Amino acid sequence: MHQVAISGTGLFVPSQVITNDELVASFNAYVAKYNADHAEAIARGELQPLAESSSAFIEAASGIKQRYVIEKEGVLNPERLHPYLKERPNDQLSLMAEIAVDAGRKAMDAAGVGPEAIDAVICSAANMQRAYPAMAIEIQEALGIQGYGYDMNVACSSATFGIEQAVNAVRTGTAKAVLMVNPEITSAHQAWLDRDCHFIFGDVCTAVVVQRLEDAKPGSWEVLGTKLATKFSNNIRNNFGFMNRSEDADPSGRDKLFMQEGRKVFKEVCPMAAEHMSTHLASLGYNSATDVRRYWLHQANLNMNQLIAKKLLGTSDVAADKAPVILDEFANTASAGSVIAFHRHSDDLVKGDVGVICSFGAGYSIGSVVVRKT
Ligand code: CO8
Repeated sequence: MHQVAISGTGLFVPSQVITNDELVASFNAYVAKYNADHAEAIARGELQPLAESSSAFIEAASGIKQRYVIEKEGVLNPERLHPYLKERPNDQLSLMAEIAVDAGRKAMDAAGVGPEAIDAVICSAANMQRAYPAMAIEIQEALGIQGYGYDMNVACSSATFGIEQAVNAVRTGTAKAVLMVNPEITSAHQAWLDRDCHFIFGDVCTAVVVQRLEDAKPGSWEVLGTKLATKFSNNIRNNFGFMNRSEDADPSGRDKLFMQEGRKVFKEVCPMAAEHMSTHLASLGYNSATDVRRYWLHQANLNMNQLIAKKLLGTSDVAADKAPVILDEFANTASAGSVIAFHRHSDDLVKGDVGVICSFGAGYSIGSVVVRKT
């Protein structure tokens, strides 16, 4: 068995930004048109009028101030409320592969390795652009990597579960170095027309290089342990799938996009995530309150992360740098959030510092990765 390290991370950030005010203005224009178009049915009591959204609610309820998207014009068009994306010919790199190649190259540069050093690619994300060939194999080809590649999906926990797969491959010798990428184009399956969740998501791609500790550059992060947990829940769900056609289901049905019972998720997942991390740390001989320099938490909701940090640290006085926040800038980027936090907020730690990368979300699924700086 080999010791394993995370030796580099990479981040692709789309160039287009949607602020809360822009989003709310287009959503409210959609609401006004819907209510005007259905005025008679609403007056007869046959339809409920739609309610407006508000920037103040979004920021107070979630901490989100803006989000990056691949294409904003379509999202902000009140007659459309989803991005304009062009179908590409088969001989052109797919959009998901394109952003994964960008983040993957940056992660390899950060690790100081070239494609010849990598022998596996895992593409792990909340949605795949197509069924096959695997996105990972297209990314592998575009980067000139030998070996093998495969796709996997555990919704918001895709990145931490992907890191565990990469760690196990390197630990057991199946691969010497793995590139694990998380292209999250959430804008294409987000329910932009639903006031309860229209503000939640943003697009991004993260990438991580996992390799043998002995091969990793100084300043890499030794992986001390990984721990995964799942528990079935219908509280976050998306019924889009390959059987929709045979079921004669409406391909544009509300349940074919992201849906959640946000309040229930908040209440149920916070204690699960805190318990998961403290148990994992204890199994490695660490105390969650005293031995961890930083928590890079899943970025879904600021209030959620503050609650989890308080539980882990046993105090209501949590220093901002204990659990850094990136969701104000990025919103929820499905599986990529904890990796963005790690990517942006780990350089200042010193040799021997211990940290935890942790995701939690649909499934429910929770994944934690405990690392120590070399
Ligand atoms: N503007 C104004 N008012 C609003 C709005 C709005 N946009 N939305 C709701 N309200 C109103 C409600 O109607 C309600 O009014 P009233 O009290 O009169 O009934 C009031 O505000 C409070 O509503 P909520 O109880 O719904 O508000 P919360 O305080 O619970 O906040 C949140 C809502 C922010 C959604 C919160 O519940 C939350 O963040 N929960 C956790 C969610 C979470 O972590 N989910 C994980 C999902 S991500 C995941 O698992 C990955 C899936 C794969 C990716 C998919 C990509 C598309």
